[in-house]
Amino acid sequence: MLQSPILGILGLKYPVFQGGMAWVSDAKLAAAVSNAGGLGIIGAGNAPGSFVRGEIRRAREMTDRPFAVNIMLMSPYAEEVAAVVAGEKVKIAVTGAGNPEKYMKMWHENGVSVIPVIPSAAIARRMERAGAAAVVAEGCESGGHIGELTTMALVPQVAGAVNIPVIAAGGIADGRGMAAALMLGAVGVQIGTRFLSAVECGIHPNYKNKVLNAKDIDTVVTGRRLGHPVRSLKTPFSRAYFAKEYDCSISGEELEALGAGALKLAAADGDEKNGCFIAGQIAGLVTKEQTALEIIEEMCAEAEQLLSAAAKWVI
Ligand code: TUI
Repeated sequence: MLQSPILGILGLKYPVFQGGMAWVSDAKLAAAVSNAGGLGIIGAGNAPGSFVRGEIRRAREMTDRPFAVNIMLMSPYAEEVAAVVAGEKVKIAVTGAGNPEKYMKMWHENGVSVIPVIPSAAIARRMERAGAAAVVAEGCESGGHIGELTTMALVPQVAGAVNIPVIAAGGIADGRGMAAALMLGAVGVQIGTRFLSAVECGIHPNYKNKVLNAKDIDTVVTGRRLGHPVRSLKTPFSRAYFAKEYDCSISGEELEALGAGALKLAAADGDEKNGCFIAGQIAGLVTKEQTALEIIEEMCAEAEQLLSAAAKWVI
């Protein structure tokens, strides 16, 4: 069995979080991951509070185990989603793409533990001071909105900087990555890209097929010029967007407008022309559709085997 302090803290069987992916991580996927013994996370993305409340209630009908909501802080609805999470007394709030400090008092008063996703040791320290229960240290191998540092460089520096548990994310999709993350000082992993292939993941088949067929070099980072870099699969849309960022005749506003709604177009409609198919650099390792339970158990069994055999490196 894999052992980790995060199991007792959050009431999990496996130290595996499922990434709270916008337009992807709905109640069904989160409940499947929680029922499998991991931490299922509903991704609020850019959805309004009423929608997120519905998803929280739907998840509660499908699982009795702990689950979380990911609040995407750049969303225009972040404030109302934060209030819904407090009102519904969700056990765990995971935050991304910003600083959650202004909501932390309200969450703590309602018994909500806060786990911010962070891109640097300085921000991790700040979150610890503000009362975070743990942090997710997410390297730039991951899909979606990313920071500067790789998982390999970020995780040990964050683990050395704080005394709260650190969960590693970015570039992890199997037991090898999981074992490596634990060696870097993490007590668990957050997995996004591999759960895109889960049977319980309701994204459009075009999206799933793109992930299953992706190679190691098939992602690109766009949005650097706008100050919010996003990693997604290379498609005619993302390549054209990337090129436009270097075209000074196109304004920032025009670039923003081009990207608006692109996540939904990919996840819900499989729109290969205008969709933004978010995935991490590890997509090349994701080659088969499995249930959430199979994904978690396979990954943890592999990590356990590797860690048990790790003494082979020492004489
Ligand atoms: O948030 C993510 N990944 C995401 S969010 C998303 S939806 C989106 N839509 C349009 C534009 C941009 C995003 C898709 N993928 N990951 C967690 C993450 N958090 N990555 C980086 C950060 C972060 C950055 C700065 C966390 C904290 C932070 O703090 C800055 C501050 O204000 O202190």
